Amino acid sequence: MTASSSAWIPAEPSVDAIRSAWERPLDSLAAAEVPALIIRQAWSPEKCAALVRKMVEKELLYDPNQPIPEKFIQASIPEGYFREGKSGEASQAWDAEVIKSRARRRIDIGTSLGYRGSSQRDFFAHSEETFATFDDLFSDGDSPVDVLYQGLTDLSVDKQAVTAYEPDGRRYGPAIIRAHYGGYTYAPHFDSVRLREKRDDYQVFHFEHQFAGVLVLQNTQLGDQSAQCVLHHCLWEPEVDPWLRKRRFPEYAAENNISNVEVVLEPGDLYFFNTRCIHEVPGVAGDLPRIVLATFIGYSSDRNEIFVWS
Ligand SMILES: O=C(O)CCC(=O)C(=O)O
Ligand SMILES: [Fe+2]
Repeated sequence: MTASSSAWIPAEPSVDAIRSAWERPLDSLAAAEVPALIIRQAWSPEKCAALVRKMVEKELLYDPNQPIPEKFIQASIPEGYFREGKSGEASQAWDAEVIKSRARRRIDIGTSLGYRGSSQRDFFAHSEETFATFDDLFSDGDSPVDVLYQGLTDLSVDKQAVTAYEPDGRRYGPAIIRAHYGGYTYAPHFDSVRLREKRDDYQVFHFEHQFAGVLVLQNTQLGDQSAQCVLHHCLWEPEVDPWLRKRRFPEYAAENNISNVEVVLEPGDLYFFNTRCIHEVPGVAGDLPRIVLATFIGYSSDRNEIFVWS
């Protein structure tokens, strides 16, 4: 490691700068020696804005200034929702009242393993639909999904980022676009197909580490506040669970002197972080939804391929 490991601050703003600070950036991210790797302006803000307009035109998202079409009310994902393993039951990740609230809506364009993974047949069929949707959205050949995969490949030094697949060729969703309306909040949590969702019937289960790669397409603004991710210097362990479930992680963090960093991003910025680190995105109920292109990433230092899914 290098001298930069003394402070827990993100590495940025470019692949070259990150690679001169950290010899093997993804190994450092896996060890949580660095909280995040940020590639600033990986895609241009103009392209981000044009993509958002296109998604509204194609009725994949709704314009918050217009009445909400019924189909989006049906399709929205309640805050805090995830399913564990094969049960098909929605787990109560946090407060039931918040889950019932429909004002904070999330619209997904893409296939979520967390949401659909309890049926492999449905999940992989849905993934193929997502490939078709994305081919249509990015028919001009300029895709932020490619930008994300290329950034990850470059940061890996000697590996290749590929869409996750099963031995028989079935493909996972390549990425997901998520629009968060009305101050939708991710309370402190971690993500892991291995440690949390326990999906041992999927290939992505077998990677040692899980990261997220997120490219911001649009932010939400209320006064001088915008919605940004906060990463806590705390890798999940079972003892943290009760605090997460009771929504009392801030107390645990204070008692254990756990520091955190806010990752402040503009449209076009791309960041990668270790999803075993407790993280949150406090909602900001601005006029516009916060919209991101999001992925999960399976990484093992002894494997040549890096699996990307959503
Ligand atoms: O939107 C982000 O920046 C991260 C969201 C997140 O934590 C998640 O999707 O699990
Ligand atoms: Fe997360």
